[in-house]
Amino acid sequence: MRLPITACVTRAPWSAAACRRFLILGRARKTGEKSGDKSPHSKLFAAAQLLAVLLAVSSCQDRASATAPASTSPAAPAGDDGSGISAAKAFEHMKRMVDFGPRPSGSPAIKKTQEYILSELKSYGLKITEDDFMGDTPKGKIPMKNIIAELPGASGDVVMLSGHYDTKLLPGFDGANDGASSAAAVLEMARVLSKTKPEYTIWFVFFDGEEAVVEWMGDDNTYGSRHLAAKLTAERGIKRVKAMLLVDMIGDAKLDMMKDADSTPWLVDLVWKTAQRIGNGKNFLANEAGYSDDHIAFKNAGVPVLDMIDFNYGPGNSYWHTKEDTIDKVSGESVKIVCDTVIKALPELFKLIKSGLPAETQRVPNHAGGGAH
Ligand code: 1BN
Ligand code: ZN
Repeated sequence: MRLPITACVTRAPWSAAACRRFLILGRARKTGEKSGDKSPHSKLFAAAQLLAVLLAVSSCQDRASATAPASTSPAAPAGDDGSGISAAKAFEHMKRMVDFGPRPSGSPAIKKTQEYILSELKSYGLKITEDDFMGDTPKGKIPMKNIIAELPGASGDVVMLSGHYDTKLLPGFDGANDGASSAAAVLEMARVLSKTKPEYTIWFVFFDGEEAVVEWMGDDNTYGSRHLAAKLTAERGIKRVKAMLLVDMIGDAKLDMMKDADSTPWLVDLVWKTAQRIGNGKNFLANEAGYSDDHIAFKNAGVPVLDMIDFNYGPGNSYWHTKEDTIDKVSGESVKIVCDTVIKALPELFKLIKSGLPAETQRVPNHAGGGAH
């Protein structure tokens, strides 16, 4: 059974953009000072200004990062540490995408979203593939585009970190959580991991056409993931894909994910145990439900899969696919919790891939736990 939602979290009115403007103003005033003035008074004044700017940075990071705490625990980092996943950047990605407007496949706003994702990925120095295709939908052919960014690893075998960036075709639907949060998470993981040389090649995949054009039935859903899985299978590239991790609707300020019964059990165990180990256990619930999503096509192609989805968005999931799915309901901290957990699970996943993956039905062997869980 799902846990009932007891509280609705409201957000501080600060925006990341407002914080940025404040910091730019602070910097402009500093550079406008006369040079060469070395009096004790001016040094004191400069020190006071520096302190004010530092305080502003820290305050803005806190407020822009999430607006409201998802759930904190002593073992989780209190804020952004500069080198890891940034809740503030995750929130900014979600805001930018929401500001483009409703982003169903083939819309002008999804084109802007694609340009945004592509320019971010380019700035991380990743090799990008645009996988263009036509989705055959109940409303006719619609142009769609998966975006794949590659981070080469020591091995050419691949771990996929994925999400979708399209939004449900509904008038006035912002898709802050359902759409923007998963794309924001994959972008943040790409930014952070692009500074590393992983043991395995990582593909950061942004699926188009996850949402039904009319109704989630038959083939009217998951156009992008079905297209990519079929293409990789035809090109015999699917064998390189050793695991596929999917994030969806993970921006909910009240983050509580159930285990997906359709995901590969040992992969679920691995990530859920990692969450426990790093202090994110309260966001990764012990109970199970089955979700149909972009992982299914890869599961059907023989790839171990994991869907991390919080299908409990608002009281009784009442914000899902409604106009309530707005920027004030999502949290950069929630995105960070999921990304941190995935990144911390990667070394163990690489170890398992190297030693031979567990059979589909097996649980993670105890020796693979890597310490206390
Ligand atoms: C997730 C977000 N999904 C659609 N938008 C897939 C899904 C459909 C998940 C039905 C659960 C139930
Ligand atoms: Zn949806």
